[in-house]
Amino acid sequence: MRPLIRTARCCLLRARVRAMATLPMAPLAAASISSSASSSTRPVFSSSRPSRLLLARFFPAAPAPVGQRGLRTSAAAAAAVEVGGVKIARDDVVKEDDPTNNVPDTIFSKIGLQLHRRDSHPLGILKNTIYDYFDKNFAGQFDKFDDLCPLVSVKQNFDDVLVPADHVSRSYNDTYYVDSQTVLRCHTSAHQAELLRDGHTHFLVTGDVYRRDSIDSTHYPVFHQMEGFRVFSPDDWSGSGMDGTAYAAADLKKTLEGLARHLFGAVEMRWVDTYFPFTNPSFELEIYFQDDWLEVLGCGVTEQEILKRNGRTDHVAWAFGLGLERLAMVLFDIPDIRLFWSNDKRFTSQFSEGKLGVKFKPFSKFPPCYKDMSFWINDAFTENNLCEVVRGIAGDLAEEVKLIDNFTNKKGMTSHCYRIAYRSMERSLTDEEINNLQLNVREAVKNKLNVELR
Ligand code: FA5
Ligand code: MG
Repeated sequence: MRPLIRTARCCLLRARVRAMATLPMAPLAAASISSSASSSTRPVFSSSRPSRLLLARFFPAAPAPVGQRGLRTSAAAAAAVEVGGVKIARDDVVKEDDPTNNVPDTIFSKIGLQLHRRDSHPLGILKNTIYDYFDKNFAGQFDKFDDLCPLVSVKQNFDDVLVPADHVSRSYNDTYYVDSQTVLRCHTSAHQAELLRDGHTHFLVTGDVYRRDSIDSTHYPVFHQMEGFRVFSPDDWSGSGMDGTAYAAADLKKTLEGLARHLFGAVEMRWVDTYFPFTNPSFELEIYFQDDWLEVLGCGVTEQEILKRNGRTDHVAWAFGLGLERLAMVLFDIPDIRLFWSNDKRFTSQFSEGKLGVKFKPFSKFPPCYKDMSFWINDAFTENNLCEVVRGIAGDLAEEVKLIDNFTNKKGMTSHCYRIAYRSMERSLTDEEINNLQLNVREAVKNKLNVELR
C-alpha cells in the first residue's frame, strides 16, 4: 500500500515527492468528487452482458470530444460487468448521492477489464511467466487465483491484515470507498485471510488494485499486483537449526531472488528493510536497472496474529506483493503506465503470448502541452482530489499534474500552482482541444474543490 512506503527513494521509477495532504477527505468532499463523475469523459459500453471483447472495443484510450460529454450517465447506469461470477453494475459502485462513496465513473470503467488475464497483454505475459517459475520450482504446490472480485469489505482490505484503525491508507483521500464498509481493494493482501481460512497454504493472487493517487508516468489509480503466500509447518524448519521466522525469511528471499533472475536474467539486487503492518520482518526488493535502483515488491514474514486468527496457529508463513506494471515497464521498455490501457493496435500488436521482454517500440512521440493553474487552497484541499477532478475531465490525456509553486501570504492564505501536462499516446492534440480541456478543468476544480482560482 503506497502510504506504507517510507518515502519516495531515488529509483528509476521513483514516486515523485508529493506535496500530498494525508488528512482524511471529509464525506462531503467525497460526495462532491463522485458527483463530478457524471460529466467524466470516458465513453461507456451499452451492453448489459458485455463480453471482454466488447469491453475492449468500447474503451478507446482517448476521451470523447469535449462537446459530447455529459451524455453518458444513463448509458453508464445500465452497464454491468462480471468478475469471477459476481455481476457488478455501475450503481453498485458509483453512488453519487451517498456521501460515503468516492468512486467516479472513470474508475468503474476499469472494473472487469482484467488486463492481467489477457495472454497477449504485457501484464498477462508477465503473470504467466511468474506462474512458470512457480510451476517449475514448486510443481503443483501453489493455487492460483486471478479472478477474485475487487470489491472487498473494509475488514478484508484492512482489519484482516492488521492495518491500524487510524492508518492513513484507510482515508477517503487514499482509498476508493463504495460505502463505509466496502472498498475497491487497494492491495491483493486483502485476500490473504479468506484463502487461509479456506485451507490454502500456498497461493498466488493476481488482480487489479485501486488507489487514489497523483498523476504521472508511473502512477495510475488502477494497477495490478500479484500476492504470493506460503505457509510452513514445524516439520519444515525443525531440522534446519533455525527458528520458524528465520527459516521463512531465508526461504522467502531465496524464492524471490530466483524469481528476479527468472524474469531479468543476471541482475544486481538488494534487500531493504521496511515496515508493513502484516509482516515482521518486512523487506522490499530492489533491482538495479538502467543505472538506478527500482523497488519491485514488498514482502515479509507474516504476523503470527494473522495465522492464529485463520486456523494456522504454530505455523509460520511468508508473503509478498509485487507490482506488475512496475516490472512490465522495465521488462518491455514501456515508458508510460497509461499505455497498458491502450487499445491502439500499434501498442497491442507488439506483444504476443509467451514472449517476455520484447522491447516496445514507441509508435509516435507527440510533444506534451503544459498548462498552469493557480488557486487559493482551502483546508479540505488534497492533491489526490485535484488529480481525480483532472482525470474526470481529461481522462488519460492528463499525463502529469505537478505542484510547481506554493506560498502563503500575510493573511495566511495558501496558493498552489499546478502544471498539467496534456499528451496523447496515440495522436496529436489540437490547440483548441487542449484549451477546451483546460477551461473545463478550471471550471471543475473551482466547483468541485471550492477553491478560489487566481
Ligand atoms: C503493498 O501493497 C503490500 N500489500 C505488499 C505486501 C504483500 C507486503 C505481502 C508484504 C506482504 P506496496 O504499497 O509497497 O505494498 O505495493 C507493492 C508493490 O506494488 C510496490 O513495490 C510496487 O511495485 C507496486 N506499486 C505500489 N504503488 C504503485 C502505483 N501507484 N503504481 C504502480 N505500482 C505500484
Ligand atoms: Mg512499497
